[in-house]
Amino acid sequence: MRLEAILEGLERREPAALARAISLVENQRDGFERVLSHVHARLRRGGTRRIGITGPPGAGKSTLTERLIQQFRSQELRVGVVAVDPTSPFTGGALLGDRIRMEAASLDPNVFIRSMATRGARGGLATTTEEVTDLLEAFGFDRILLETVGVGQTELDVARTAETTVLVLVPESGDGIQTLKAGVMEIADVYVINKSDRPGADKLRQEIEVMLGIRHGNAFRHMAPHHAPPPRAPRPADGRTGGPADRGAPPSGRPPVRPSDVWDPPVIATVASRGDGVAELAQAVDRHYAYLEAGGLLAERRRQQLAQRTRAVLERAVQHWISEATRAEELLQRRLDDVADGRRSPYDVAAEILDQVKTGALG
Ligand SMILES: Nc1nc2c(ncn2[C@@H]2O[C@H](COP(=O)(O)OP(=O)(O)O)[C@@H](O)[C@H]2O)c(=O)[nH]1
Ligand SMILES: [Mg+2]
Repeated sequence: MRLEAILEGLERREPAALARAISLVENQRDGFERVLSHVHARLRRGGTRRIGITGPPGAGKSTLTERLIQQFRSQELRVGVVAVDPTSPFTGGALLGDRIRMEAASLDPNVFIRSMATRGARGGLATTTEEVTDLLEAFGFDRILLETVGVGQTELDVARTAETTVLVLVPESGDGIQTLKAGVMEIADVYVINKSDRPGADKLRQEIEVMLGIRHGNAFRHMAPHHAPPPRAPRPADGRTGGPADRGAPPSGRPPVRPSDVWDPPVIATVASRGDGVAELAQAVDRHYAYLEAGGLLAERRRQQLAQRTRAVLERAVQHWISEATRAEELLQRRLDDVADGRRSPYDVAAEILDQVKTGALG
């Protein structure tokens, strides 16, 4: 019954129904997959753009997010925001602060802001986040901003669910970009140097540009502004960073690559607290989307994401079934003494459990 009410509320685009649907999905309560399945048919396929904003804590992601909300609202776009914080639950100071600061924006009915705590996101945080953004997409938001705190693997996985990933760095990030893991640098489609009002912004820009140049096989391309950059090979189908084979001149035999085939990640200076550079950032994000669209990369990425989603949902269902519908846990408990005493290994016991699940002995 309650499920019906949520579905009807979503149909009527009631924010309260959206909030309830998100809680349902976030906590994987009974019926959440039905809601998602229902919503899936309403995804607008291309109408909504997801923008991931990632970077170290304190870089200014939330401030930038607020500014982007204003920017998109000035273009009459409806904006959904999901702030994912894997470390702090509801009481997290940063989260609370973000909420208060974003309150002004959230009084606008065309803006919806949701903080997602991540305790026990059983199905995997990236999947749950994607499911929550599906709800927002089906609800009709034109832009979805995904703020993820931190630069670890989890944040990368979350950021990858967006079409465009913005990496926010600041001049004072210590040893600069060297401190970031390779994967973090490579995931970004747009680089932002926030707090450009602080000293060191130029140095950081240089570091980023050298890094981007190395990636494209020409470390000094940005140092010669009066010469056209040499053509480079396209990145692979997902629009993200290629391996070394993609760099440099194409081998003979392949058609020459036009520079317009290549996404050259822009580096944009902002002062989020003043709103400087935010319009440029929004334009860069739009350009990246146009690039994905023109190259047919969006459709390909969407296929890959749907395959990945189906796998994740299947795995989640299998896990759930094993723990809820079989007596696997009971057998595990019975074997625990053997494992603790070293008579059997966890692998041995797991294999026995799996065997019995397969033959239906634990059903
Ligand atoms: N000087 C300066 N401070 C900024 C700028 N952008 C944000 N801040 C401040 O940096 C602090 C952290 O910002 P916040 O948006 O919460 O960072 P987040 O943790 O990345 O979301 C806040 O006190 C902001 O007011 C900027 O461009 N320049
Ligand atoms: Mg924040």
